Amino acid sequence: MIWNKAESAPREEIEATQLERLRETASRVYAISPFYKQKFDELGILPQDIKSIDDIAKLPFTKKQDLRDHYPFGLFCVPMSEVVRIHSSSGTTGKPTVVGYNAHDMEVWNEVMARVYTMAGVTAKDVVHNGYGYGLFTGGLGFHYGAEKVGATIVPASGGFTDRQLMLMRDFGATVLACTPSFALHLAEVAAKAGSEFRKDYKLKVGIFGAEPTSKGLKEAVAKSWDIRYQEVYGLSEIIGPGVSSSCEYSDRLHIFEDHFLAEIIDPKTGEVLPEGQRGELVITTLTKQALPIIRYRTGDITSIIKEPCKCGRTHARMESIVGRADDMLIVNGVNVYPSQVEHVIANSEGVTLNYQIIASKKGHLDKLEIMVEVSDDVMRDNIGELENIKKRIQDDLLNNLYINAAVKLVEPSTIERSMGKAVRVIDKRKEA
Ligand code: DLL
Repeated sequence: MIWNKAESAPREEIEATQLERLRETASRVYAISPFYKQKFDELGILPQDIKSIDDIAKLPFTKKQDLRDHYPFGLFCVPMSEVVRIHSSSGTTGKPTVVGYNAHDMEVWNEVMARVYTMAGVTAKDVVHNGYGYGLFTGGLGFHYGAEKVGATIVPASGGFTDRQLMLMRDFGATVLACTPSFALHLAEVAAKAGSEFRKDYKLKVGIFGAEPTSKGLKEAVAKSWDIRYQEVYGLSEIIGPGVSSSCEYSDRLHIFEDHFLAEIIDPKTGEVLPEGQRGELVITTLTKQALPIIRYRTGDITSIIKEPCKCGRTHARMESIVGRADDMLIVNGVNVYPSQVEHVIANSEGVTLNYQIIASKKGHLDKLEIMVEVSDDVMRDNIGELENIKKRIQDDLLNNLYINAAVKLVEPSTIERSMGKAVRVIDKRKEA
């Protein structure tokens, strides 16, 4: 089943729509946003210079830092009275990335999420258990309203509380599970320990998973343990939230909703556009967003795109499941965090030095973050109470500012290995697993 016929339009029609919308978007940002006007002017390009889709390569890139520099609403292109929703992702103290939507943008978001659900075979008869976090994170509410749009019953469970989630899934007869892949596996493990008979106790038939890098092995384990079809969804707050692309029943590549998002693959080092099929950094331009239109957003995500038609009948190009990131952003249980943000917290903490190391590993199926920090020489190291206070303060700051639950381990001065070249700040043991 296909939600909207735009998803199976002939390629020429898709590309004609993209060109028209790209020109409109470029004209709007040039006229309204001083940030984009300046960027276009610096490159000597005008919106009317866009004659074909390939001319997009002449436009400037937008980076996460640009959103931070214009915190909170500096890149919005509609008056605040028109903005109906704000979301944001974690950031250093006081500087998260903020995104906004007007009523039209909400319709676009619900539309693309309805497509995702339809790809998963979800209809009004289904019960969707939504374990994505509700709040500033786009996962919870993005999945919520998309489910309402297809008429399914949504259970807004949000994250955490494993036992209660399992009880709700069982008692309410959830047929669809939406959450991060690592949480899905954790739920399965706890259910198995409690002696559940999956087919008898649960009615799940499909799971819609995304928001974090996931190995093929983990995907297979989730599908197998719950005995469900694994559908993958990709997205990011800066573009819309979940619902930029999704896999269908025939392919584990993800159809990009090309009538709303124009995707390119570039060489992350040179910025050069790469040919179809080649791996590089995904860059996305929004084609229909009004409150926060974005030109050539550098997602940092590494993938490839092919345009070849798919057996499902959709003609939208397909991206490969994300293979990695071009920058050092870590994703810990779905929360994005840059090592520099952790460093910022440590730099503002008393009693410790900037000799630290971030260790990411797996505990069961969930991510675990440990931060080793050397105490300063002047800290009384036999004063257990003082050490506990320092540790607790850093942990609280990390939770309050970056939304991450990390275990801080204070170590003696000079114990963290010094590097001759670049400091090794992050040890990601999850990659070895
Ligand atoms: O994670 C939106 C989302 C919510 C997607 C629920 C899917 C499901 P952000 O918090 O802004 O938005 O994080 C965006 O998460 O740049 C990727 O690095 C990563 N990411 C998202 N989906 C996937 C995926 C949401 N399917 C960042 N595979 C993106 C790998 C993903 N990484």
